[in-house]
Amino acid sequence: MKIDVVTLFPGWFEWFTQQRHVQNAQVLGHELDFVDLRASTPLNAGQVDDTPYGGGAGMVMRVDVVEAALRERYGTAPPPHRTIALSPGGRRFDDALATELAAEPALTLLCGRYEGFDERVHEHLATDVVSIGPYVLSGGELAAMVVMDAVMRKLPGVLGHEDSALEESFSEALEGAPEYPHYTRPFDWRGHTVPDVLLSGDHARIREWRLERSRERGRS
Ligand code: 6GU
Repeated sequence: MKIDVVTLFPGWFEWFTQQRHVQNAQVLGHELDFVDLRASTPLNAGQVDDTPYGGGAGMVMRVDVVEAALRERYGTAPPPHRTIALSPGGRRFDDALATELAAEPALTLLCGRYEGFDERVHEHLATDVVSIGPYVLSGGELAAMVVMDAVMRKLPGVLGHEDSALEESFSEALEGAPEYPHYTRPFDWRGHTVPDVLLSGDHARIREWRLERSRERGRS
């Protein structure tokens, strides 16, 4: 998979791209790239935003500036593949969307700043508008990292252990519920012991117990 991130702050991603699972993904042939929105602006002095029509506080990122960046990158705008605008007003990101995006051959993530994008970016340059939760971040960069992390760990071979991404919180295998509790040694920690069923060696019972705990957590 190829992921391009269009951002005013490519430096924010330096730490992210150094992390182990991100490096694993790149070794496996997945590509991550960052496009500096300011580098291709057709406006003077690196201008990328403007005051809102109708008045009000803050600045709005211009649609023609986003278009220019995409044209420079892909020769065409909108891009020829799934393009996600990150915006607090978008569709809530969840595990199902992460799974869906992980199946795409290419993704472009557009990171908003200031008051966000001109609405025509959402309407005409993006295929999806996505939010990671009901709170406002100072820009889409952290949201893009959240989306990339959740998507990339679903790519085969990116996690060390192949099954880790299958039966985990919110997955289909767990009926969309959070994951069951995990325990490891010591068996007895200050009088708090591990549930006996997990030491029974009875895999059918263990599976049943885990699914039941997962369902319980899903109800609360
Ligand atoms: Cl995608 N962007 C910003 N700026 N804030 C957010 C968000 C995105 N998702 C939740 N809050």
